[in-house]
Amino acid sequence: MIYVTRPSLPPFEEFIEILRDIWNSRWLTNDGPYHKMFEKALGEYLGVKYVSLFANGTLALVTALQALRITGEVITTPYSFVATTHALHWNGITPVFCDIEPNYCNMDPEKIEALITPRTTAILPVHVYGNPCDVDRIQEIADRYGLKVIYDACHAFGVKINGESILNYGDLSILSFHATKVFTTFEGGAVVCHDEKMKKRIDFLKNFGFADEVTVVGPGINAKMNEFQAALGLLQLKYVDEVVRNRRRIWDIYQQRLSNIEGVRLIKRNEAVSHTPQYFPIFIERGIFGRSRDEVYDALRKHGIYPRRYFYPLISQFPPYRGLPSASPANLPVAERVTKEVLCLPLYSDLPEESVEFVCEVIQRMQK
Ligand code: T4K
Repeated sequence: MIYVTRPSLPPFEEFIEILRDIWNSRWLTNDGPYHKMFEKALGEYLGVKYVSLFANGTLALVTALQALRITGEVITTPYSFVATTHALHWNGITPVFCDIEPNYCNMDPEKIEALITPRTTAILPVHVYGNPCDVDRIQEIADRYGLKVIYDACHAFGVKINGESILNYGDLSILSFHATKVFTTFEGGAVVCHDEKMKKRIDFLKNFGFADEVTVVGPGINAKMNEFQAALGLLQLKYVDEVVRNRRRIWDIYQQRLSNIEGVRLIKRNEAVSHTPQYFPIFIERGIFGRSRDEVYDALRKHGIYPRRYFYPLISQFPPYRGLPSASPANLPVAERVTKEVLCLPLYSDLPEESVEFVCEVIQRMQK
C-alpha cells in the first residue's frame, strides 16, 4: 500500500531517552521544560519572533481569531481543509467565500474587495500546498479597509519567500504539526505572532485565560501542547532538513515524469520561494487526458496506491456552509473546476523512488 503520506519520525531510541527524562521529572504539561525548549528552538529554526505552541492546528486557528477579537464576517477560501472554516464557525463568525486563482490554488486577491461589507473584520487565506499567497496584495487590501489578516499556514512549515519566512506576513500565522504534515509532533500546532503583548494574550487564551493563579483575562480554552509532543518536536528539528531534502527529491521526480503528459496539469512554482513540499497535486483535465480525475483515483487505488482529493468537496459544499450566499457555485467558478480535477499523489520522506515511478506509470498508462 502506498499512502498519500506517512509521518517522518526520529530514531526510536532517541525518543525513549527523552521519555525516560519526562517520566523521572513527572512534569507532563503546562509549559514544562520541553515545551519551553521546543518553543524557543522552533522560533529560531523558522526565523520568526514569537511562537505559541498548541495541541493542534485547529485549536490554534480558533484561538488566533479570539486573540485578535475577530467578529462579524471574515473573507476566506473554500479550497482548504474544513478546519479553516470551522474555526470561524466556532467563533460565531460568518465565513464569506472568495474564489481562488488556478495557478497556485490560493485565494484570488482580485476578488476580495467585492466581498467586503461593513461587517467584514478580517481575511483568512491559506497558503495551499505550501505555496505562498500573494501576501503583498492581500496586505494592501487589508490596510486600505482596516482588516486583520490571519494566514492558515498549516501546509507551509519552513517555507520562505526571498529568504524570509512566510510566517512573518499578516497579523498571525497558524501551523499544524499533525501526523500527516512535513513536520510532526503526533498532533500539534502553533500560532506565530510579531510582538510580545500578543504572544502573552495567546498564551493566556490557550490556558483557560489564566494570566496568573487567580486572574482570568478572557474566556480561554485548553489548547496546550504537552511535554511528549514538545519533546518529539525538539527531536524532529534535528532531522527536518533531511526530511525536506528527501521530499524535494521526490517532488523533482514527479515533476520530471509527469510534466509532458497532456491533460495532466501540474501546480505552478514560484522561483522566489524555498519550498518544503507538503503534497504533490496534479489536475486531471478530462477533456484532454481522456479520463476523469475519479477514474484515475480509482485506478490508482486498484494498484494499492492511495492518493487523496485534497480539496474535494469544497468547504462551501458542506452542510454548515452551503446555504451561505457566498457558497454559491456561481461565486466560485475556479474553485468549482479545480476541486473536480485535483489529485494529491503520495509524497513523504522515505517513499522509495520505485514507488514514485510506479505511480507515474499507472497514470501514464491511463491516458486515452
Ligand atoms: N488548516 C489546513 C489547511 C489543514 O490542512 C489542516 C489539517 C488544518 C488546518 C487543521 O490542522 P490540525 O488540527 O489537523 O492540526 C488529514 C489531517 O488529519 C489533517 O491534519 C490535515 N489538515 C488534512 C489535510 O489531512 P485526513 O482525514 O485526510 O487524514 P487521514 O487520517 O485520512 O490520513 C491520511 C493518510 O496519512 C493515511 O491514509 C495514511 C497516513 N497516516 C495518517 C495518520 C493519521 C499515517 O501514515 N499515519 C498517521 O498517523 O486529514
